[in-house]
Amino acid sequence: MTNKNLFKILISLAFVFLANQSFAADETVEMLNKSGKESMVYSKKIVRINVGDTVIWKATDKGHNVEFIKGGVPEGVEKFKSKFNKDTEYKFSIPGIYAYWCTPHKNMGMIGFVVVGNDKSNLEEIKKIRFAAKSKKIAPDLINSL
Ligand SMILES: [Cu+2]
Repeated sequence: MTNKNLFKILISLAFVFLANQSFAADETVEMLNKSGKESMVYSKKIVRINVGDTVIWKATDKGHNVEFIKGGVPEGVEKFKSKFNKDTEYKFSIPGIYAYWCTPHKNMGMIGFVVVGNDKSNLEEIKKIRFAAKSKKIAPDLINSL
């Protein structure tokens, strides 16, 4: 084998490696008391991942959790509610939109969305979620940008 061919093979391998990297896109979201001018927030309000990816929520500040909203997840997804003050994670194996909130701050704007596999087939159900107070104010813009 010539050096030139060997070089070509190495370059191709590097591309395959990089392409795979971008598909293994686990995401980390911090649970925060404050972020800029906002209080009680997830560091990322919308996360987009592929089927099979995991989202990790870090208990950077205490007193928060992650609770999937009833009717705000794709069909077949089980209830999920994490413990307070603890890092938590969830592996998303069913495509669709997942809406969640922090149980004690669900009316204070501490809501988030995960879009799995770019599947928005349950968007109409998401629009029917009854948010209250500050969450009701910020939800429409977030849902429109899903
Ligand atoms: Cu909270």
